[in-house]
Order: sequence, then structure tokens, then C-alpha cells
Amino acid sequence: MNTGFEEIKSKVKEHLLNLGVDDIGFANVADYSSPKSPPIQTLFPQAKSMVVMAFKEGSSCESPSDSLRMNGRLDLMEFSRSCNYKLIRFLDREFKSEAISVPVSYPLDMGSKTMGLIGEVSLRHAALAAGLGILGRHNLVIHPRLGTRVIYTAVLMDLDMPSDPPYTEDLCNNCDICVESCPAGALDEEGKTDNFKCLRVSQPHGMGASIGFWNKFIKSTPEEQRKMFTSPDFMKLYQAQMIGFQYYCFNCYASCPIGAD
Ligand code: B12
Repeated sequence: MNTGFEEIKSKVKEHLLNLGVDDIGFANVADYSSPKSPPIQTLFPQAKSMVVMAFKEGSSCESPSDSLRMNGRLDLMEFSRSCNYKLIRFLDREFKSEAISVPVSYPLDMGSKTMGLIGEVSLRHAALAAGLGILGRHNLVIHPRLGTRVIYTAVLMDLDMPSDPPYTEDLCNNCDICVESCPAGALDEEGKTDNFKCLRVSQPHGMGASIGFWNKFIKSTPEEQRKMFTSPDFMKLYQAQMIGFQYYCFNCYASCPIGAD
């Protein structure tokens, strides 16, 4: 491999490890393909490769408290966003590279084809292309050192970097704990997550609940409407709207024994 590439990779890795990113991989755009997401060049025509980052989630995802589970994720989302931004500035300063950030979870395209269920860049496909892990029975990427409790982010850049070698060893022990611990039965069919079953449990104060609430609201009397505004259902919807998508279920992610310690 050209030493120029190695030097850039090692400088980028050193910078990100110093920020507190757990692991870093590189993927050339030619090695990334996600059948449902748009081609990368339609999002950023200059893109030649991407830096994919892995962030370990702590024990918050095991907490019995809905708020503390989500708070742990918010910490991670904020931190990973900031690392994406710092990397973009670093690439500009050091290599005069143009780069853009991929959302960790949202915003998402809400068009009628994707309905908020498909990322502009699929970060699991990106993580695989960057050699950061392998897909498990839960349809999540298992990182060889960090396990399942990892979220990924990516930065697209105009530097034409070769991909890191793919990870090929099977890390999933097919224990099916993830399948059994899913309260929605969303993982019953191998190789597929039933998105709507998952959503009803993982985002109970999301769009479905909002439609249900407002449908009931318009059919209610003024007295009933006043009561609805002070109900826990409304307060939960209100909070979810302030915070963004709010995850209530982490079972498939937190129950996986790989890397849980
Ligand atoms: C929309 C979304 C959801 C939706 C839809 C999920 C879905 N089917 O993709 C819902 C709300 C259901 C969801 C749930 C969860 N999500 Co989510 N989600 C996303 C998001 C924003 C986009 C995903 C996407 O583009 N999907 C479309 C394509 C890729 O999926 P698909 O083609 O339908 O693939 C399915 C099958 O084909 C099958 N499959 C068969 N062969 C292959 C091969 C490969 C390589 C892949 C990737 C899949 C695959 O697996 C897929 C699951 O249904 C990503 C962030 C991002 N930008 O990537 C996070 C992301 C996938 N979510 C994540 C997480 C952690 C969760 C949850 C645990 C919720 C939580 N508490 O955090 C659950 C897990 C559900 C599960 N076990 O599948 C992480 C996964 C991290 C990891 N370690 O892998 C991501 C990457 C966010 C991040 N920044 O890290 N999510």
C-alpha cells in the first residue's frame, strides 16, 4: 500500500483516538454498497472514501429507567457528533480535504419511499466495509473487541483511501438471546428485522402514538381535550418531540453477551 495512505490513516486514527473514539476504519466508496440507500456520490459528489468510527455504549443501556437508557444514548450521540465535526476540521487543516458528516441516527429522509426507515448512508454497511465487524443474528454489527454495544458514525471525504481489510471471522455464537429478549418478536425471521414491530416497542411515543393521540383528540369534547393535555400520554409525546426519536428498548443490543463485559 502507498505510504501516503498509511501516513494519512495513522494521523487520522491518532487524532480520533485522542478525542476518545474507540475504533476507526476506512472504507473506499467503491467497497460500500447498501441496496436501499442512495449511491454515496448523489449525497456528496466529491466523496471517494469514508472514515467510520465506533463508539462503545456504557451500562446505561441496561438501566431499568427509560430516561437513563435514553440519556446514555443522547450522551453518545452528542459526543459522536462532536467527533465527526472535529474530524472534518482536522481533515481540512491537515490535508485540505473536503468532508461531510453522516447523521448518527437522524435527521433521516422522511420521503414516501424511505419513511424514515433508511439512512442516507447505512452505517452498518459502512462499518462492514471499513473492517469494523460482522453482522450478527440481531442484524447489528458486532465489533471484534467492543461487541454489540457500539454505535457507528461516518465522515465522507474526497481523499481516495483504500479500504481496511474486511473482518471475516464469525463473532455471533447464535445463542438466540437477542431473539428471545425482543419483546416485539421483531427478530423472529432470520436476516430481517420487522421494523414496525420493533418501532411499536422501541419508540412507543413516536409517530404512531402521535397519530393515535391527535385522532382521539379531534373526536373528544372540550372537557376531555383539557384532560388529555395533562395526561402522561401527552407529556411523553411532548418530551419525545423535544428530544427527537426516543428509544425505549435496547434489549437486542444490551442482551448480546458478546463484548458485554
Ligand atoms: C432506521 C433505523 C432503525 C429502524 C429500522 C431498522 C432497519 N431495519 O434498518 C428501527 C427503528 C427499527 C431501528 C431499530 C434499532 N436500531 Co437503528 N437505525 C436506523 C438507521 C437510522 C438507518 C438504518 C437503515 O438504513 N436501514 C436500511 C437497511 C440497511 O436495512 P435493511 O436493508 O432493511 O437490512 C435489514 C435486512 O436486510 C438484514 N440484513 C440482511 N443482510 C444484511 C447485510 C448487512 C450488511 C446489513 C447491514 C443488513 C442485512 O438486516 C437489516 C435489519 O432489518 C441506522 C443509522 C444509519 N444511518 O445506518 C440506525 C442503526 C442501524 N440502529 C442502531 C441501533 C443500535 C438500533 C436499536 C438497537 C435501537 C436502539 N435502542 O438503539 C434497534 C435494533 C433493531 C435491530 N436489531 O435490527 C445502530 C446499530 C449499531 C450496531 N451495533 O449495529 C445504527 C447503525 C445507528 C448507529 N449510528 O450506530 N433502527
